[in-house]
Amino acid sequence: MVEKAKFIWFDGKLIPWDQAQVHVLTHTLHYGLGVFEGIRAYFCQDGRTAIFRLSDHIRRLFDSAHVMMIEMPFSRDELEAACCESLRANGQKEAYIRPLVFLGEGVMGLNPAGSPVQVAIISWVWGAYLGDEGLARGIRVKTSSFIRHHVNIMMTKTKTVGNYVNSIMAKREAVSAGYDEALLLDTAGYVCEASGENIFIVKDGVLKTPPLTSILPGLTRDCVITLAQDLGLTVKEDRFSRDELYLADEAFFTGTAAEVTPIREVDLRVIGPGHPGPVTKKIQEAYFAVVKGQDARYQRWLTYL
Ligand code: PPE
Repeated sequence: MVEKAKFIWFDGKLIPWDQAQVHVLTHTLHYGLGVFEGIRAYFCQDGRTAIFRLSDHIRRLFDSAHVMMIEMPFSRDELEAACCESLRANGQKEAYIRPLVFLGEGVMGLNPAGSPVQVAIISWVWGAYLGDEGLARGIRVKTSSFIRHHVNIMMTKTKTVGNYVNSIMAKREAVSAGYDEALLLDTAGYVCEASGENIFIVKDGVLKTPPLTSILPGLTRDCVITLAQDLGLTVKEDRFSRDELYLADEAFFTGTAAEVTPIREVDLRVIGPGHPGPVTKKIQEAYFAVVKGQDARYQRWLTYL
């Protein structure tokens, strides 16, 4: 259960958590057309709180709305300020921030024209997405019987509410079979992304991650590519098959919620030595140093409260 905070930013102002309610005729509740983001804020060594890549997340929210033809009732600056306001009002030093844009009540049927566009920003404390042990020792992954979206069925570069039904089906299947996370293939059968994460493999010191064609352009993925290159490593954005994943020396997932989570097993095949390898550990360490403001080279990604 999400632990309640004091306030939720709703349509332009902070209101008490319990009052952030919607009507059952809310259009998004019926048909799934809405867009959202997931952002993390970290407590830094110097006592300040920094939001990681806030403006990039808000830009992606607007990109999602653009593709979905949802007219945003607020500006990017206003929503960036609202994210900061939510943390401050709730006294949160570290939190996960969830901006949600949805179509409110008034219209039913599949033409949402005239539906009011509503925006909520909720922040709550969210620990390690795949568990502290998963983050430290790696997780067990199952290739899903569900495939990821076809590029002309759902738009894959958006964080659209309805897209996540596919993720939920895959996640539940994997968890009920005793795994930690689901890996989804693309419509051509190549490795695509997880229910809520991008994927990287490492072979002979070289990193590989699927190209942006049919995945969510993850900001953690983008950050990891930069960090790896700055560490002198080669990163290839290229398709690969599931057997290439089975044969990798190392593999890991990236995501705002999942951060950098090592993968120790896929479909009952142990990956490399079965525990986080040297490249994964180096990337994970570099990532946490960046988000916590400990690396002067990447201050551009941080918005301090
Ligand atoms: N792929 C998908 C499908 C996805 O949902 C996410 C984020 C990513 C890749 C990684 O993107 P980024 O966060 O920009 O690195 N998933 C969010 C939702 C998690 C949830 O359960 O809710 C997240 O990590 O916030």
